[in-house]
Amino acid sequence: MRIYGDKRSGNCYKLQLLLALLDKNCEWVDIDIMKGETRTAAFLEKSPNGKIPILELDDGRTLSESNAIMHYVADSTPLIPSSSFSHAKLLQWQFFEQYSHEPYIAVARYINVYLGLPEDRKQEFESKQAGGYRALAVMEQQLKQTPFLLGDRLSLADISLFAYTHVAHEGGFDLSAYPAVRNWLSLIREQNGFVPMES
Ligand SMILES: N[C@@H](CCC(=O)N[C@@H](CS)C(=O)NCC(=O)O)C(=O)O
Repeated sequence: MRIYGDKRSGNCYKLQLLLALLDKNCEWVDIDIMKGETRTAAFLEKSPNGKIPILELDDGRTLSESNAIMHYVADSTPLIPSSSFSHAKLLQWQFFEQYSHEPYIAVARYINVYLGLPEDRKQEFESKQAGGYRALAVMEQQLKQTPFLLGDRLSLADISLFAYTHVAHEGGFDLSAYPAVRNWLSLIREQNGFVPMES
């Protein structure tokens, strides 16, 4: 089993963190998105959407979409709740992450960290702030009530949302008005096996 990814990418870090928390190993192939390595014919054959991360199994089958890969890797572990309502709640948070969080916080960070906040992307960077803060407020509301997003236990929802929330400041977001989110970030960092994102 191997993962093709970029260790600075939150979507890829989700998998690194998950594997570390599960104490599982996996071969890692570094892909440089800035050099167009997701757009080569060989890569597009593995992943027609041209995005990392992807997981490649030993028999050649591939999976893309970070959150889908997480479900494969964490199958039959306590990180995926077994009751149908909690399982659907987990998916609710992961869909929220992809539609209401990542497109704002991760994209603002990409413009700032990967591209160096060029003049012609500043307006787009600014336009991401309101949506990012809306997503943080939704998380704050839940995390004021429960230590983890699904309640008392760590789940894939926490790992998916930790990935870009813990580097939100790199996208220009100030977490000082979100104390429950900050406490939750500390709680994730205290989990057995936690590994930080590489810089
Ligand atoms: N929804 C996808 C998003 C993947 C994604 O946007 N990957 C970025 C890096 S974080 C990428 O591959 N960008 C390079 C490109 O689009 O060529 C997931 O969760 O895996």
